Amino acid sequence: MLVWPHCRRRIVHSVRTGDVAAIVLGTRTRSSARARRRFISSSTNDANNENNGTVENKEKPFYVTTPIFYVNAAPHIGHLYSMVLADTFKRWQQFVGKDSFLLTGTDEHGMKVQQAADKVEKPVKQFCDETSQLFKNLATTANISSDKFIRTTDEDHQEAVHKLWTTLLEKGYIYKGKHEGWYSVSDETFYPESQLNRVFDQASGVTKVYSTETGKEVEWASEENYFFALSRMREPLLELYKSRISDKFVFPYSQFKPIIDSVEGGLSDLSISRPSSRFTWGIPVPGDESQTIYVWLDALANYLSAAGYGQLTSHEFKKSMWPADIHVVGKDITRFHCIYWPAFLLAAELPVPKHVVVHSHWLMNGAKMSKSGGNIVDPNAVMAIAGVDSVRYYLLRHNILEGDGDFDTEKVLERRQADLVFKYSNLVSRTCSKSFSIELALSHALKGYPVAHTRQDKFLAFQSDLIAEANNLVDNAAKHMNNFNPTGALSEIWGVLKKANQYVDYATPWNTAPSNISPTIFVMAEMCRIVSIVLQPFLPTYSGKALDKLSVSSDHRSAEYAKFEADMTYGKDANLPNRGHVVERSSR
Ligand code: ME8
Repeated sequence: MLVWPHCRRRIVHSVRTGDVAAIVLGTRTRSSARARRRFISSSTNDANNENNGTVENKEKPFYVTTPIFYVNAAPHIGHLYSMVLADTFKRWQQFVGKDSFLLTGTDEHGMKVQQAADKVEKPVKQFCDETSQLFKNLATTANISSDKFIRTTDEDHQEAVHKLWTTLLEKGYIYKGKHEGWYSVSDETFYPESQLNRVFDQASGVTKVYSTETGKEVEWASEENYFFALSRMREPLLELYKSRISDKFVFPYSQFKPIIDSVEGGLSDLSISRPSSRFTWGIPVPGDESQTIYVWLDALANYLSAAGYGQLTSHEFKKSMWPADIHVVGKDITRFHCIYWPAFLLAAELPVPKHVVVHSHWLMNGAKMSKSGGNIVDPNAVMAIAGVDSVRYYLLRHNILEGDGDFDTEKVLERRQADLVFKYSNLVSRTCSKSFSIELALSHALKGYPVAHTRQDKFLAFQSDLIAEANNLVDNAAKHMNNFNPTGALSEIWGVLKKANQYVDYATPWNTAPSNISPTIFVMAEMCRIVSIVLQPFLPTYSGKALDKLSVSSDHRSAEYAKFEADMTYGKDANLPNRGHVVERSSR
């Protein structure tokens, strides 16, 4: 008798003849209430749902954020990537049973936005409303399960910024002084001499000055500003970095190291306001309308606003979802998130985020895709051609945490065909073929219906390996997700899919007598079910379609059901003809 080690039910099998003699029902215990709590909806899309992010007497939700995007131009693939990555982190946490919260939104103040509105001759607020809506629409289309879409022009955000300012002032970290330096309007930041590059322009006879980091032109600015005493934060920051290196405060380490080096090299105080005479499109300094708050202090505070900082008492805020568990950011804004942001928080005596996950850039034809560079891919156009989850798959299948990646729409379609259509959708379609019956296979398994079935030991060993891999899938994927690596998790999933397809080729169920077919169909159905459950955080639509097709009940889709025989209640109508494919074949 061969007992499948991972199963409570057993297939009784004669070693001598290699026959699977019967499928015997074992006992099963399950907390369906827990499972229900952990259910992740396949079609969650709450981009329009608002929530003030506070939690009463509950475990703090896992709080994930994207950068808030400038509204100076329409979104591109780079923005979508940050959203998809953050969404996958959030959905994964939900999947493993944690309450989670995802914040995205738009950064609307500052010179850059004011100038963009002026250029198209629109009132700046109207311009912001229109472009912000494009980002909101993108989140909706891409199935980003955001719980709040914040805008820095929101009133409650302004209150949070004022509160942060006042706190820093009261604690003695803000002072007024004169500021002179090289300022980039495009980057909304001053650059030190060491980060500048001078280029003589023959035609005009003028020497222009550029930031070496971003290549953007800078201009000399001299003005009265408020300053944040960043230089005083060097030691606390280094202490923080040291204590949190192994906790991956900044991930990957290749992004953390330059930050540590930079802070070790010393910090200058930071100008955190601009004269309102120069621009007014921002939040005024509390008590001094002649100054407007620097856009980065305003923007970074969005993460606090969404957790209720401006609205709650300090006591209440301590019970809020703050601190953020993961800030997802691009490598262009690490300085702001890994130096300025923790410095503001430490100075205000607020907890710092747990992780800043930094990704590299999507390139187009070798150059960073950027609004100002004009070399962008429109995410809506690609999603319209390939489908939302095919684009999500392409983005997540490429690990660009360590290095830049070239975006190629043709490759999105190639991956879709090779991995999603041929390996995933085909497996589900074959299993749901009208020639088979999953429902019958399950009922045979449940009733211990004897199935005379000749199989080689080699085949049965292959089958056991496949089942073992499927049973380990959540744990194996979790190892990667704990390392912020959806690419690795997807590789694990596709490893099981590859083996499941080999299993079908090996088993040739279409050449097997219907009376002998149940054990094979049962294993195939279980592979489709388990893989689809684990795929939910990554590809919510395709996996949802597959689970619907298999008639898996909506409260049997959480991580604990991703085990062989963990659900024996599905399969009804799964083999009716013409129920469509999980991923339709592309016409291109
Ligand atoms: O910096 N590849 O906004 P932003 C990958 N408002 N990701 C990219 C990308 C690319 N080519 N281009 C942009 C800002 N991104 C500030 C943020 S947060 C408090 C304030 C993504 O509209 C990436 O996440 O310029 C990058 O950090 C962000 O968009 C910059 O967006």
